[in-house]
Amino acid sequence: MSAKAVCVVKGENVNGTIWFEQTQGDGSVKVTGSVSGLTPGLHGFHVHEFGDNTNGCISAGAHFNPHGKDHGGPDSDIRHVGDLGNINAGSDGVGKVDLSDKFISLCGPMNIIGRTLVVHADPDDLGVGGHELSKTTGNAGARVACGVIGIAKF
Ligand SMILES: [Cu+2]
Ligand SMILES: [Zn+2]
Repeated sequence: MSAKAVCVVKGENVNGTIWFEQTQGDGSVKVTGSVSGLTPGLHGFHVHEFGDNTNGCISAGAHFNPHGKDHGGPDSDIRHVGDLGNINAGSDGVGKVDLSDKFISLCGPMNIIGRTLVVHADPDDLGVGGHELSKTTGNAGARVACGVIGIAKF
């Protein structure tokens, strides 16, 4: 069984499309796509708990964290399931995404479908910045774009 999901992220100046593909039910998820309209540099990139955008990206709640862990980088064992690290935007404001993640899933208890993908104004410090928010949000600042992750057609 394989599964595919898609998320259109939108904000005032930022927008993009991100694809998720899982070729085996328990396998890692390939995440690809791009986001434009960003300031150059790193921008926190997370799956947040709720697929609720009734009050914009704020209603999406905190990072998707079913295990009650501290915030961390995507390559850390201690991280939220939703912690996908950063998008790195070039001088043209476009950030390309091409990663594979073994924490998120498109089925089962780690399923991210129906939750919100958020792009932030500032870099995610991956939990090691020493800021009071490092262990909860990576101190990634405002939510500049978001969208609900949905089931995609093959
Ligand atoms: Cu976030
Ligand atoms: Zn987190």
